Amino acid sequence: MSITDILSAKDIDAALTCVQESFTYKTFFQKVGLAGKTPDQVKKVFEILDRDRSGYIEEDELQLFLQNFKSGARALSDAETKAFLAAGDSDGDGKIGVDEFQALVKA
Ligand SMILES: [Ca+2]
Repeated sequence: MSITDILSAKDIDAALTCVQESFTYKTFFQKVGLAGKTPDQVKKVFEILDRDRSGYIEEDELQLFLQNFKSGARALSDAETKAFLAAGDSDGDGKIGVDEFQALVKA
């Protein structure tokens, strides 16, 4: 499973351009087309982002999150990573589960 099986490379490029200066998850998820995907497709993307297959997206995975969409994409800054985590981590366990990710992409 590759991210481009679910999302178009064109949309990924457009989304990455939009967050080059500053990362906003809402803008990114909308531009990349995730906001309009089915729960099953969103789950497949979550599984790609969960690099160590722990069942959660942890802070270190979040920081390098853009590189799953395109190799060579920038890392998020510490501040961007913390803001992203805070937005998605509704149960406060310090990581993002699949249900939290589903809610975040539709936010
Ligand atoms: Ca993980």
